[in-house]
Amino acid sequence: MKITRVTVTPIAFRDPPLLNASGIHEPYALRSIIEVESDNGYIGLGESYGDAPALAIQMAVKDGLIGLDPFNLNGLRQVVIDSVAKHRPASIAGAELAPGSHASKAVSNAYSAFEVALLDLQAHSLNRPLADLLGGAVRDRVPFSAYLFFKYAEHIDSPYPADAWGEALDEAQIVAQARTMIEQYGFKSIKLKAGTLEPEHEVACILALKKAFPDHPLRIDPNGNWSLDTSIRMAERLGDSLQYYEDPCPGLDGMAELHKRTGLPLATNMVVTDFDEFRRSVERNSVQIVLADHHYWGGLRDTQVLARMCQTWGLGVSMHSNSHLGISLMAMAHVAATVPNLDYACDTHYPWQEADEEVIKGGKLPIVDGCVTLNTSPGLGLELDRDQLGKLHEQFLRCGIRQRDDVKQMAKYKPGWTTVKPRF
Ligand code: GKR
Ligand code: MG
Repeated sequence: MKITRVTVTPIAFRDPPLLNASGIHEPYALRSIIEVESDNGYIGLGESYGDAPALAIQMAVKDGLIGLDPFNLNGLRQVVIDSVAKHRPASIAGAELAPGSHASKAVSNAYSAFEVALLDLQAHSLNRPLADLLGGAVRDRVPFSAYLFFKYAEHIDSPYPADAWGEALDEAQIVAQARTMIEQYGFKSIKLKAGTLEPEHEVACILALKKAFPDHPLRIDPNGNWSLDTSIRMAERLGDSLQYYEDPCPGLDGMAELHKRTGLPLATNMVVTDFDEFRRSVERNSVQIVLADHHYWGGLRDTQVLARMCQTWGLGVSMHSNSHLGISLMAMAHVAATVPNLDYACDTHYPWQEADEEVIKGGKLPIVDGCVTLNTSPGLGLELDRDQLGKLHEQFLRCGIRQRDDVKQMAKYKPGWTTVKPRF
């Protein structure tokens, strides 16, 4: 089997005004949709980062794949390494909230983008679900968590009508957001994105959630925007209300000290983002749970390696997310289904994406009882809706955003807004 066609299509879809440690989401999120076709007519799909530096590398890789056997993942890796050497991206400030733009992750990001498509293609040719190529699923339903955000009602430079979620800034609005999300999707765990309003207020929101949903495990994620002192102070207020405390303060040493002082289980997608940081974290006991993400951990197989390392070192494993569509959700579900020690519900931004902006046939994938059910059909079980792909590509061309910049976007609401780390 040989690869005969590779297409990388950048797309943009509507994204609500969600607040985070850097600032606020822009009106559109960027992704790339990858198609890899073989000489016997099978097509494998992938979804990855659509920021300019990531796209430049994906565009360079795609031409190098023509003629490659889709089972040759070592061959893919070499093409990626060669392409990155020619298109090495510059370091980008603020990239920790959009790891796809992080220069140090160029090889693992690009490899992952195409690895998923090649595995999907392999699985189609074998007439097996993709998870079978990863050793087989140990569960057929993968649990995800409600992912709450503080948010404004609409974008300042609103190019489209406001979303249906409305404003969420106080306790009652956050509880209402959780209620809507749980009613719609049946989530059994709740995560609150924090690091954006006063820490005391964000903790009050967690305590309000605890009262409203006493049986739902809770997490708060300030994205390293609280100092060590603030994180300790907030830990006292939080008491035992958390399942885990996600990236409250910056750095491996800060997290290690926080764990020593509070004993709370700490999770991260910021201080452990590659295998070298994993080693350094284990040396310091910085975190107890690693949030995997195949998009920057180097694909589905390396995510399994990470999970195995977590098991070896007695760490928990869960999953991180950025704004994404259904191909990513299904890829996340397939790899998560093969990880026996996936101890927590995974993160997903999927509920924040609009129903009319999915690129796969049949529209948005269902999340029922908080879970995504694996397909039994070949590969990821997905087919592209070409009209939708064309529509979202047009939107990419029109929207003018080429690189996520939540700081610049927040400066439109709050003139003079800059990055301060940690802000609280
Ligand atoms: O979408 O604003 C966001 C999140 O803050 C995202 O960028 C983070 O990478 O969800 C992520 C996280 O868990 O840190
Ligand atoms: Mg996080």
